[in-house]
Amino acid sequence: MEKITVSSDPAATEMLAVATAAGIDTVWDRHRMQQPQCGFGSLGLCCRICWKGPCRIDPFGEGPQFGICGADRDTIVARHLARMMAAGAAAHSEHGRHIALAILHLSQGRLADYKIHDEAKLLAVAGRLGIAAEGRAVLDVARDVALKTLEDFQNQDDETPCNWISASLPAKRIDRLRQLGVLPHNIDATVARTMARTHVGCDADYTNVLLGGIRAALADFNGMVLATELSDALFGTPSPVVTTANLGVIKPTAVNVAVNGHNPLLSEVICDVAHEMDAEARAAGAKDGVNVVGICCTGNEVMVRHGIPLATNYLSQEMAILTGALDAMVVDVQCIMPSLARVAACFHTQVVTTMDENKISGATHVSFHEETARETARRIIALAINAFGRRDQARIHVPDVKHTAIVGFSAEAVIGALSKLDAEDPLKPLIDNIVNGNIQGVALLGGCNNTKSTQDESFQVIAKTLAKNNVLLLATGCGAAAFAKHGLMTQEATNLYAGDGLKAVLTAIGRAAGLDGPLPLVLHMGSCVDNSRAVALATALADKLGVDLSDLPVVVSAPEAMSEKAVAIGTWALAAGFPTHLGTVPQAGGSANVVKLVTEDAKGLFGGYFLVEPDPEVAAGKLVAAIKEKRAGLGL
Ligand code: NFS
Ligand code: SF4
Repeated sequence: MEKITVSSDPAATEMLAVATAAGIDTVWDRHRMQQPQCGFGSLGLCCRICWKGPCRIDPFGEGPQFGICGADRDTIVARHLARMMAAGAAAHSEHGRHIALAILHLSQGRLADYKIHDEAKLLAVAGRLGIAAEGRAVLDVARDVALKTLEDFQNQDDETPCNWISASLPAKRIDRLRQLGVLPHNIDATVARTMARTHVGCDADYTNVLLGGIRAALADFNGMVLATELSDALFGTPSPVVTTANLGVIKPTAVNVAVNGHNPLLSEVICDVAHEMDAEARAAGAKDGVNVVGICCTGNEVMVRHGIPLATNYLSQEMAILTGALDAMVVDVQCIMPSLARVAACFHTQVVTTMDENKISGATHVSFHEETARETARRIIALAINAFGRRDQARIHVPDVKHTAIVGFSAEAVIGALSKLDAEDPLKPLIDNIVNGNIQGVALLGGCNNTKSTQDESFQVIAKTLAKNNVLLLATGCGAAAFAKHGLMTQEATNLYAGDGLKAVLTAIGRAAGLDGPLPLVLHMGSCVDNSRAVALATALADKLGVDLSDLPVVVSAPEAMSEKAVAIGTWALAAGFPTHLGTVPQAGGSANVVKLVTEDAKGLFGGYFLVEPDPEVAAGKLVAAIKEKRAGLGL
């Protein structure tokens, strides 16, 4: 049988051997068990939207070409994609709404366990939303910011776009999106409308369906940008911090608590409370107290804000439990494998679900509410301390793999570092270096892990190739985690892999910012909602140059995309004007028309388009070519 390399991460590979020896199934075993995967589904040609179905279209044109209702392949593929975009928008926007409501309740004096940590950010946000702040109490401003944000879930006037998207993209881009009819006016309504128009017997014009999906994807952007900006006001705007990443951050001598999921409302409080309970952990025999580590995007959130070490990313989350030294995994929403409870059943680890709408059979549920956040966090950590006493010392196996990672590059932090070179005009050094070619362009690498690729490998191949070609690298989500785990968020990586121009610029900025060397090769901007930070930086550049986002030599890549959220993100990146690489072949190949629309025609409509390429070397070449094309358009 062909030997498949499942992960490029040595820690994950080491743990996989432990799993195999113990007879415990992991995500990779289940992937193998699912082979071969259904060809109709892979091409997007299976429709299950009504109970006359499932209907399948014969991709070769010999069997049925229409579903029972008469839907053709284009409609079936487009409807399915649009629904994925709506689901992604719903997921990110629920997270955003949760934060906005927390700020509202905080401003009403209902939340004792939270405060506005970054007043400057709150004021900046208020300014962007047109809220007067001068001379007003912080919590009054916070209330108005929350209410203005919640309008984006309530506005019923189709002609008035959401407040946040209007405040976050260049005017030229907003005009273009308005002309195309894809500017969302209300996140919830846009998600609902996408579901409605894709019900049986509704929108059967694939272009129209996809434009509806793109509007939902832009609602996803809206939900994401408000989640990021309000989280910064609540918990602080990330600035550079040195930490470590990979499974070696789990300490056999501490009570280890992993936060896994996405919403910082929970993970922030866990981090706060953890050290208050160090004495209890020591009394239970853990000489290093409580050690909080991160997994997936909530791990990224607390990593970029507080330097909490990151244990791992999506695909290897089960491996954290397999170390035998993880006492609790606390989860909230999104990208949490239901298998965790089964793996944990073979160990002492407590899997604790916290959100009433996201439970897992076999896990312990501790209902989390902001009103009692600290008390709940203490209960959860007490569960971990208790579990610590049940550890089986003979089964502890923590791989000795971890890397230094310099993280925390919010747009504000990047501009702050640049201001050390030019305090008057911080963007000027970046623009000058793009113009003179030291920096050829900017790439944002983000998105998931997927069992269809070797874990983390495409990220690394693409990043190294782009860096050699003097492309400035930004990263979020599981992509950022991949770089952190593999030592690419270090100064050494810059010296090893950056092309001469890029190296000179990163070194000049790093030295000016007092780093005694270059900035890291890849700048960690945060979680998936923090993709909005990269857009903030690009928007600042576009505004300064008086151009649109689609004119900039900026590209996006999601080499291992898998989730509906990733489909939404990739689609708004396209709609924002960026060439967007997908390393996973979308479930859309059954419709040549849909494929042409998103890979070719989109370019004329939005300036952005999808570039589908599973081979990372080839993908990197295509991204460099896309950057060169954008440069040529600017006369560079
Ligand atoms: Ni974003 Fe994918 Fe999930 Fe985060 Fe990781 S899988 S779309 S990167 S944890 S959201
Ligand atoms: Fe079949 Fe049409 Fe029903 Fe889809 S909506 S399952 S194509 S009958």
